[in-house]
Amino acid sequence: MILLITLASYSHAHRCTQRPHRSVRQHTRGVDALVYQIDEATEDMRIAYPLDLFDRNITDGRMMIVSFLTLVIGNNQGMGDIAHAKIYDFYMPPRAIQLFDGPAKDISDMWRILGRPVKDGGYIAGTIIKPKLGLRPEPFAQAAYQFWLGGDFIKNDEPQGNQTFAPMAKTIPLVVDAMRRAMDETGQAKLFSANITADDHYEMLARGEFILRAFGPDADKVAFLVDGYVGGPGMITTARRCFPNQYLHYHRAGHGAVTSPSSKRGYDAYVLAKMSRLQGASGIHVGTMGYGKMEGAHDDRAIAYIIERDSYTGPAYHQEWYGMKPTTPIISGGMNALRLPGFFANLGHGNVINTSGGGA
Ligand code: RUB
Repeated sequence: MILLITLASYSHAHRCTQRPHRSVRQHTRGVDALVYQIDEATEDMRIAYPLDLFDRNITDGRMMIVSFLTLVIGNNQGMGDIAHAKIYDFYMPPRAIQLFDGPAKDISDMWRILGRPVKDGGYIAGTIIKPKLGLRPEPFAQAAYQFWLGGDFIKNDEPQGNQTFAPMAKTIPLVVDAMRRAMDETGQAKLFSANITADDHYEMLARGEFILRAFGPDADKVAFLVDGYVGGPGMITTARRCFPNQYLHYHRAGHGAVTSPSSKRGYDAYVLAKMSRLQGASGIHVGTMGYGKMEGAHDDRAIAYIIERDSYTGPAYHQEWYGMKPTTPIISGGMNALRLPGFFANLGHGNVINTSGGGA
């Protein structure tokens, strides 16, 4: 069983194909990665990795994204020989799909809570309460209440959590009260995505448990937001495994450092989104495909399709997901009502969460 990755714009790739010394080969036989295609014209290099190379958990034998990344982009990204090497696609064989957690909850769970059809339940209208910095608990909750009179979903902003001017212990109970009042007034369910990001996984658990207790009987309406790029795979898996009943909202703040088209190394946003589904993100930000303020282009649709469909042919590989739950494309960044029709026409559907911060 092999796992394939494709790098664009390699440099000095021929060095990777040199045969190792014979005695080395004895040890590596069976686990050698193979450069199986080099196209000088397109600067495309493809490598096949035996699945046995990747580390497994001692607790349950499962695979982990941290090992995948350590092997495929580990030290090669810092080597003097490499001028330009960026992953733009990878393929996971059926056995690997079995060995990753995948999402526990998906957008159908949100549609069910909102009282909609669980298939094609449609657009989830969201916001981020702004300005995000310096906002005290009372005005935060008041703005949340006003948004929920019309909208469905509010997320904490990614740097927001337990700052001294808006401590979680004070803010969250006010948000619970705002949600209940909005639900009473509208007769509709409402959703809140609370940031539990922290370096320390015990801190993440403390935040998550506090939030679930505060929401009490409405805890099903809470998603957990995790800054998964800066926090890393361990943070996503902590949330996925410790809170499997909550929708896991992967915020990708910081990703542009490696995914930006201007970056000559790392991996692109398609690869980031695809990894997030394996890790178990219920939803991940996918950009705005040229309609909002972030980098992106109309043909970034693939970033959404690879995470929401059961099979999809990406830039290099066809991927079957064998029933692994989908990851919702979350649209955000300079969006507003005027930009949405063009966005939907380009994407081809409206089964997304949109969070318009300033635009709301
Ligand atoms: C949007 C916002 C989001 C970014 C993230 O605010 O703060 O966190 O869009 O970017 P606003 P991405 O709607 O005011 O622009 O979604 O591309 O990861």
